[in-house]
Amino acid sequence: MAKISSIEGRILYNSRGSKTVEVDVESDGKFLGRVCAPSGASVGKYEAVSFPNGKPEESLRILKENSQKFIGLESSDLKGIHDTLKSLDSSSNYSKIGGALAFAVTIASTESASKAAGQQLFQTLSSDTSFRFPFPIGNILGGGAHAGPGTPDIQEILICATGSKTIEDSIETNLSVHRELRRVLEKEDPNFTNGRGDEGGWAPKLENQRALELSAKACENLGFTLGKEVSLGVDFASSTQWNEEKGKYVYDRAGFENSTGEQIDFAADIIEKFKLVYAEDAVHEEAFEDMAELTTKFPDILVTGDDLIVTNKDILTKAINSKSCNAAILKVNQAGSLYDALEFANVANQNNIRLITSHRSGESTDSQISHIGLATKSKMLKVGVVGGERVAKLNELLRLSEHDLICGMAEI
Ligand code: 2PG
Ligand code: MG
Repeated sequence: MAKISSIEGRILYNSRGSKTVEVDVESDGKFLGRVCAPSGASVGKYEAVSFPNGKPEESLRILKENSQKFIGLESSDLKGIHDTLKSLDSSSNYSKIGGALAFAVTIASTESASKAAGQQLFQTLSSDTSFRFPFPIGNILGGGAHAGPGTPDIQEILICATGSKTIEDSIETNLSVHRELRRVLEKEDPNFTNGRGDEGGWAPKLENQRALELSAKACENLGFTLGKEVSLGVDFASSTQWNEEKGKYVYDRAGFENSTGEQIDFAADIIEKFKLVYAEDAVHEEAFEDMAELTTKFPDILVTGDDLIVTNKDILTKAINSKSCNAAILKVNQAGSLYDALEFANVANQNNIRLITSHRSGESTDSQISHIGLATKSKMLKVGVVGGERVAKLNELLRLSEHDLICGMAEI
């Protein structure tokens, strides 16, 4: 087994132009794993802290001071590497070393191990002998924390080619809807600047309902029937609207407020009217019972927890017990280390919680999450539609389509 011979970090920038860390892990002096950490804008209250005191330099200093502790460990020993990180930080949310460091060290080590073994990363992550592609789901129109004033309060309207039989077709179909939506938006507003939000979705001056109607129109213009060839999804990211003091959801941009009950109806109306296949964080991050209402009402769609669960296996167990959702986002950097995230995936898979492996709005051009999506049996891979850092993940899926062990699309 290959052993870690060097570990080093550096400061780089993510797609939003914010500083982040990249870590190089080398095994046996020649097998390089290199990973650059992403970061979110709509961050869950209980997710891992990205950097100690917000400073990536601080994470790097800690790595440098402790690099000897990793040297000599087997790069495939994910638990040993995770335990070493935990010996430096006993907090529950990586506040001392930064979740971004835990993310980069653990994934880079595993990538190095996969190179040493002459395997693809997804094979090192899973002992399965057959794999299915998760359906790419991506942002076609965005607002909320990912775009400026005038855009919808809803954070993301997503497209997923639910009728596609191949990964090639699913990517091509998502791209065609994104392209057609631009034409539809230009027709609606001749002054539309073609501006895009953090994840490459269009960012027009539109209120929520109209944004959804035009997204549906783009699908129909292409001859698609919603719920058949393609389906829409929404990440409500409702914690952005939730105002604790008022006990209400405040839709600043559209100019209305929802009580808890009204928010459930608001989400339910959108799910029904636009035949959504996917509804993420339709209520705020602590509203487990309200999520359960939606899950009961819509057993056939993916009622998904992101900020609600923050890739935390204990919170997931709570959500399972209260039947709050039937699907969960997996973002490794919310959990911290890859070991934490894989443990989370096991709990989800053992309890029929469908997984959606996801990017962050501030991304790197890395593509390891495409492998993580495959290895965790994710049903969907939420990585956007356009933008270099988004397409990098989709292109990796296309490369992987040459691999014998992967056949067909996941069953949603
Ligand atoms: C989300 C993500 C990714 P962020 O809310 O699901 O789409 O956004 O990375 O800003 O948390
Ligand atoms: Mg989300």
